[in-house]
Amino acid sequence: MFAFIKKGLSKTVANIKYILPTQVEKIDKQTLEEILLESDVPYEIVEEIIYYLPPQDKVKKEDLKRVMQSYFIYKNQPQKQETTPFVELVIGVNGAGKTTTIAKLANNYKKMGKKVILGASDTFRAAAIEQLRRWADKLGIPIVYTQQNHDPSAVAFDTISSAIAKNMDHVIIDTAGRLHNQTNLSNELKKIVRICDKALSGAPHRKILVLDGTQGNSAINQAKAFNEIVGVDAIIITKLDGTAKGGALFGVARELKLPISHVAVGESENDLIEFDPQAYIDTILDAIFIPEA
Ligand SMILES: Nc1nc2c(ncn2[C@@H]2O[C@H](COP(=O)(O)OP(=O)(O)OP(=O)(O)O)[C@@H](O)[C@H]2O)c(=O)[nH]1
Ligand SMILES: [Mg+2]
Repeated sequence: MFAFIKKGLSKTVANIKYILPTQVEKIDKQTLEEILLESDVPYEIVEEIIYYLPPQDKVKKEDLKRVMQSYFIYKNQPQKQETTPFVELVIGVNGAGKTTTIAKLANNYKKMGKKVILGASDTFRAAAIEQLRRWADKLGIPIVYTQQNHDPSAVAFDTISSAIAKNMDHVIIDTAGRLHNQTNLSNELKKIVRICDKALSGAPHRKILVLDGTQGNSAINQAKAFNEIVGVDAIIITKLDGTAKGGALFGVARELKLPISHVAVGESENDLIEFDPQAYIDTILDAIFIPEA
């Protein structure tokens, strides 16, 4: 687990080591500021972290740890196990990593012994349906799909109905990240949510927003927009392996007041890990400070 987040943050850590070649016992505030900004921690949060540290110029590990921890207070809602099937709707801009993340989530559930079904509600592109079908095939998981340009809400409805009939534990529904325009996308997402609730009252139980970690802080604005359209329950950050902007998670956690449920650290089905703020913070701190004896 700890090794996994280390892999995901390897570029962020390499970047820290570039600014601070050797670990220190205490770090001066100016260097700390530089490290945080370079890691894409938002400017206001960097200023705030510095403000909440003790007044001395040299910062101790335990003080920095305490301040950093205060940014990750939003806990994942425990999944209501009594709700079966548990329906998850995956949303996000095009290319964020939705479809790949769905495969990873499904794989995680399958490994837990759960029965999963996928719904290919990104009917905007034929390739999107194909991509999810290939994953379903590879993982040996059932999928409901239609032809390109068919109503995505109908696919969602059919997937949930099928899940109920087949006693599935989990339903994961893919959506399009891009339509002809923003209003279309917004209306379509709202409709999918309404139709899910028609198929099974209370569904979708979790709306997961997928954000591309390489986009750093600009992901925050996307998140705000999606939150306004349909409301977001949890966030998954992808491509953490490909970026030195690992610090952006501070901004996301803080601005949205939403839990980060998982982070993705690669393209294979096993590259999705539950987000552990403690391991995340420790990985950053270990790059800065000399390990305690
Ligand atoms: N390195 C890396 N690549 C990833 C990760 N997650 C997704 N990708 C890659 O990012 C690209 C886009 O991922 P998709 O899952 O197709 O993204 P999407 O949001 O479904 O995109 P649209 O369907 O176009 O909206 C693919 O090439 C993925 O393999 C990750 O955690 N790490
Ligand atoms: Mg997709």
